[in-house]
Amino acid sequence: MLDAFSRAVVAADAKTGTLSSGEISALRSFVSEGNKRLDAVNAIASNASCIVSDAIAGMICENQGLIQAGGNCYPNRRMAACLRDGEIVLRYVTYALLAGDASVLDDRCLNGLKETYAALGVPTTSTVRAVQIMKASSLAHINDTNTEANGGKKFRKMGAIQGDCSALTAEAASYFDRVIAALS
Ligand SMILES: CCC1=C(C)/C(=C/C2=NC(=C\c3[nH]c(/C=C4\NC(=O)[C@H](C)[C@H]4CC)c(C)c3CCC(=O)O)/C(CCC(=O)O)=C2C)NC1=O
Repeated sequence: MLDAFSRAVVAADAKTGTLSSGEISALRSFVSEGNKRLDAVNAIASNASCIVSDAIAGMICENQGLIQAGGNCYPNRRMAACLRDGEIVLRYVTYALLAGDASVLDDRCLNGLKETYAALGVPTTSTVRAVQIMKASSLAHINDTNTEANGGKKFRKMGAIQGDCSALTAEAASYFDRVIAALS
């Protein structure tokens, strides 16, 4: 498992070179923007159960066959496995966002998942839909752009200091896209 620092070291070692000034300045901004990153991780982690249950409920709402006999969220044992998988995926996305590197997500969560799902008959399009909803919801929490209309009684603003989160948002989005690509 790598993070932004060990990734830079591995890349330099592969070239048998020292860290370039470009690599050093990228790491400098990783440090100086660190609090923002922690806020973004916290925005997802502290709303995880809400993000996951909303995504799985949305996925089922759009495809109710999933909870009927023969559907992959039927019976409750499978429903529970699906909710658990949503939590697992979201948790690994937060690890990747914290580390600034996708390797933990790739190696410990996504490696072999497509094959496992194929063997178990877990439908890809539905899983992808749930990940898309988790992505939209997580990015809204990072940017505090979630609305009462969508949040209902559980509406919660993180209230972080407003600033430019575009790079972190794009990075977080890329980890969700990575999950989708690995399953598709
Ligand atoms: C650390 C990383 C890690 C991952 C990612 C993981 C996933 C994972 N999900 C599984 C099952 C499952 N996953 C689902 C998920 C779903 N069904 C649906 O219809 C939805 C589309 C979807 C939820 C979004 C279901 C229903 C099962 C049980 C399938 C079965 O037993 O028939 C299984 C088989 C073993 C088990 O049931 O526990 C694994 C290994 N396990 C891990 O240790």
